[in-house]
Amino acid sequence: MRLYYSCYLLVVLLLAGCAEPADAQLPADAKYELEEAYPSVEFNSPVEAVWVKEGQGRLYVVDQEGKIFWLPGTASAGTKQNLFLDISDRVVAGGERGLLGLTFHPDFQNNGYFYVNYTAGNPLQTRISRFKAPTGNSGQVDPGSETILLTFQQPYGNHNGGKVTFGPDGHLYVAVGDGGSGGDPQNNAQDRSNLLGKILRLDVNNTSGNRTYGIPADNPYANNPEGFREEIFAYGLRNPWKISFDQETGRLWAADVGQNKIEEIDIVEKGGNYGWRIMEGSDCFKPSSNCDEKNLIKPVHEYTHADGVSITGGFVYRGKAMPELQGKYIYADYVSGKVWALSLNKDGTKADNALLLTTGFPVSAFGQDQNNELLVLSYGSEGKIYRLNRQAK
Ligand SMILES: [Ca+2]
Ligand SMILES: [Ca+2]
Repeated sequence: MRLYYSCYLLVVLLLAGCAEPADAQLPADAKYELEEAYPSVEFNSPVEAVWVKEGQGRLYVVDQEGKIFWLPGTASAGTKQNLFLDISDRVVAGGERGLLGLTFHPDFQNNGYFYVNYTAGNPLQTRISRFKAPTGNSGQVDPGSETILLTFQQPYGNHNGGKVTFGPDGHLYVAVGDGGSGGDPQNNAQDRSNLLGKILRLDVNNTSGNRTYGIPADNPYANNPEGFREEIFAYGLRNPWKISFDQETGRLWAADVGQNKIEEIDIVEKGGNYGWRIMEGSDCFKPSSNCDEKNLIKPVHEYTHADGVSITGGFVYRGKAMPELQGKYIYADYVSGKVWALSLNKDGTKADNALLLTTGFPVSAFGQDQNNELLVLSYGSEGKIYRLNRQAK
């Protein structure tokens, strides 16, 4: 098998002029499976798993109700989760609400800062907050160490986006849904005077004016005279349920949940308009025909509700165990449980989309472990963390 692989890769490399085999098809006989990464550990509703390389390394897992736990890098039979932070007193959870996002400052080891995205109540709102972990990697985080960076109201309970992640530029990116209901009744995603239906970019290492964060100087609407929110990086999104950076190319990927028909994947460019609610995927939505597609960026890939109902974004695979997946974007559908690998051509157009497996449980999120192998989170009654593997022959 290894020989077959080497030859396969060699041929592809030769054909591609020794470039990355981005447009390689998967071997026809490749089969994939999930193995339990932590067999003795279960969560209520896991929605995030983030690896941090500090000391021995830890995997941090977010439970939607408002708790963060950590796990050691390698599981043994008796491995249990350890409570890291409990803010369930201030999180409003249920449905698409809750503690939804977690990311660590690039200098976390020195400053102890990490960032969360959660919904709170009275009135319903999204908060982007910073917490500070105690030094020396010991004990739990004081819930009183919270600094709220950004708050904005949520007109409806659904479509809260939730992901926060640092880009290669050191700035914090935030995925925000259109506010909710159905069909974006307030037309928020196209309205650049508010933060809903957007990807935001904040400079958390500086402040500007009365903000507790800075606006990166090259944000598309920095110092704009039109009254657009300066935090906006891209707009026209419905409910981006997971965004991620490819750690090799720096490309920003977003999975945007569709309305009635089409789930989509976008490559996010600064200042880009991704179409919602004018379009759902590459179809007109409002108006339902002859919509003005000018300046709208189409998905790099989309699928209809024949294959799933709600997309869950993942990561571009940068592990070593499955070289045939190198450079491919791995993602899933929350409802159908299908897990796919999407590859692009060098010009950024779609090359291939291959079904890897069907999980049999709702996939709420992906994570990357210490070796950049992919973790798959099961939501609901199971609440387990799996690792994606290629089946041995
Ligand atoms: Ca909402
Ligand atoms: Ca779109």
